Amino acid sequence: MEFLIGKLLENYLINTGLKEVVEEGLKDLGIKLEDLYEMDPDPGLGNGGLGRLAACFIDSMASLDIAGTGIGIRYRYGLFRQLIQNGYQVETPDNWLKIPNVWEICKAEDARIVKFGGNINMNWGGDGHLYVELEDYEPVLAVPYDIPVPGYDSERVNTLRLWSAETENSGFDFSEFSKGDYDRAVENITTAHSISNVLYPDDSTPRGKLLRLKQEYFFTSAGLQDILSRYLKGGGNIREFHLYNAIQINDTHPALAIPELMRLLIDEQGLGWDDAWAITVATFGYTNHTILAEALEKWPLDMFKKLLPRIYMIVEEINRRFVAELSMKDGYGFDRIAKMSIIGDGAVKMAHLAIVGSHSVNGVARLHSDILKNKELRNFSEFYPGKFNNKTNGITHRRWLIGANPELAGAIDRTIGTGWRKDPGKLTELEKFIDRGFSDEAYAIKQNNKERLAGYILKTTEIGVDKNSIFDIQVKRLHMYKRQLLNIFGVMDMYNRIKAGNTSGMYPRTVIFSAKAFPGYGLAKNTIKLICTVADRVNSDKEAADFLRVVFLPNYDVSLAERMIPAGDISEQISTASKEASGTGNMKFMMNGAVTLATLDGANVEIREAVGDDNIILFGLTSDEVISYEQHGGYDPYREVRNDSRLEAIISQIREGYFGFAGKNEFTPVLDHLLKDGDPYFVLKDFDAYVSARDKIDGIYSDRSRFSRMCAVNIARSGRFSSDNTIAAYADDIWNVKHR
Ligand code: 26Q
Repeated sequence: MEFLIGKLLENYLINTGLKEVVEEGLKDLGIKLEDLYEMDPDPGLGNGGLGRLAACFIDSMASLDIAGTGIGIRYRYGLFRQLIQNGYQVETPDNWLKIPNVWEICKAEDARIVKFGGNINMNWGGDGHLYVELEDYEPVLAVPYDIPVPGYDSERVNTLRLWSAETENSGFDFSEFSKGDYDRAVENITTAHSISNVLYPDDSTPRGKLLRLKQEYFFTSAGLQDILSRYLKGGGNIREFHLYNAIQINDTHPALAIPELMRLLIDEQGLGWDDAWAITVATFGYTNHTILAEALEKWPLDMFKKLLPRIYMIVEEINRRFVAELSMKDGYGFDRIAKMSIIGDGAVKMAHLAIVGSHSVNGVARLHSDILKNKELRNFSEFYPGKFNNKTNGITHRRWLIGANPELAGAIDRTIGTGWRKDPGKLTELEKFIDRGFSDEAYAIKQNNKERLAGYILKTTEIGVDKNSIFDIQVKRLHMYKRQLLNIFGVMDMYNRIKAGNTSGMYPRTVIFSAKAFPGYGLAKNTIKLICTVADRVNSDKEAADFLRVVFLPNYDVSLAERMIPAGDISEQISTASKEASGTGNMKFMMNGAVTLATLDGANVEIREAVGDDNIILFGLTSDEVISYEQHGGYDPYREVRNDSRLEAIISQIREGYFGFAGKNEFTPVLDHLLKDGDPYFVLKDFDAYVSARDKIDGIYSDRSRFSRMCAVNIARSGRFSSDNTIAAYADDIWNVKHR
């Protein structure tokens, strides 16, 4: 449901190999390629990691010569654009289609009708098949817009097909209009159009909004109708559908595709239930991206039934058969079955539907997949042994290294040749050259990138930063579990030490944040305000100037990531262990030669394995420790504060407005979260270990050859996190499709 593709022009030129030719040709016309890049819009059709992963995956599929289509929604408005005003996040609409999108092609001839609401009409045909038809439904026209996805050094051009909601016959109801009821006459236009109007910002606590459910059915129904009709037009035999089609659902957002395929096979193709079910399960794979229980999608029954009556009937039947199957087996009593049921607590549980209706369920990093299998989804993994597997995320080195860091890519070419561009595993060949000039060269390039980022920071925030300081960067969505709070606590402590004249061993540091908060997530917004407040105080204090600068860059998006990541010395990956499913920013920084400051969470565990303990800085509670506290209690945040004078100082400074605030009690939400609400993400618990880890970095950084060596090892070992590897594993283990 999300594809966070970023700007396309440069990616097209890289993948088609036309960059040099185009650059030359434009030069004759007096046009700089860079200026064209500037004009290319950055479509914000995703929230964060999940949407960006989908974009990396379609790039890798085309590059591995796998025929594949991305199916999504052509949102009229992407994720909101963020302004920072007086330290507060302000959201403004992302009207990205104001300038026509030159990369899309409208395929009006492939439009489909998606049916909402209505009544079900059932007849037993003489042939023993139950014929089901929907009557008095609301038709919505789904029109596809295709964006080409060319592979790197490959003949293949795949498609990202984004569906736009329009109204059939323009939706204008002349009969209502002539009766003088203008509002009613345009009502259908506004409701139908509104389906693809705007991307929902991720709140990870889905609230059962009707429009969101409409969006989910809208694009899955259009997408499935399209897949099926193309298969049949090409002469495919319906009974072999699963042998020629694999559908991977990106979290549960498209999980309605499962009952929708059942509907198409039974109601429109005339198959019986058992045959349709076997084909459906063999077709689908489900990727889970979160273990936060509150983030799992659930739809209220009354809403679901009313909007999708036929789909509801099918879900009920899937569940009836599933529950019957469970109850036949030993060890499945009433309680356990109730916990596993697809329908329960007045809702349809989309994760359960996705698990039951797929032949593969995967997590996105080894630790995450293990937690799913052995803890969160244990009931299911015991019932379906073999269904559960891991596919560690990856990133496309074409965008995140070749595109974002051309100087480094050039240095790699000069060192080991260009083979790594097609096969990023070959980056390991750099190892032999690390101490023969490569680490120095890579570090000099990093300094250039830092200087360019410093220029951007000055332009956008008027803050001057020193390119020789440690660039310590945390960029990602703002969530309490990602612990931007821990980072800013570290900053406040550093400031307090500077003020106390206690700077021995301290290395100058520029701490840089960028993050969007869900508009209704008060705590997250309060955290942004705290970061900006601390930044203002620190940056205006001459005494701190030699040691510390704090920057919050507004409106984090793919383009800003491409500027920031190549300039990072330190990559902050500090989520509470067990909470971050994988992370992918961690991999992007690694590939650009930053050293990771990490908890043992998500894919950080595998990054550590790749680079070894000497080339990563670890700290904090382990996932087992966190889970044990969660299950057995025993954590008291007040005790942490009592026992640590640094924390005591920081908490009272925040409370008393030492860093400044607009009004009294400005930061009560954050303080209550840390104290009264029990500090659920263990910020105070991990504070001491975090500060020590940062101090350790100061020591290492002062030894420049040691630090640049660490950076180079990270680059050399990053090839295993190429999304080409990830996609090859999906192709081999789940989709059963050949690849390059
Ligand atoms: C759900 C219902 C209603 C409205 C919005 C949503 C919604 C939308 C987006 C819920 C979640 C998301 C996005 C989740 C996400 O980005 N998860 C991240 O996925 C990455 C790729 O696998 C992982 O690396 C991250 O660890 C994970 O947090």
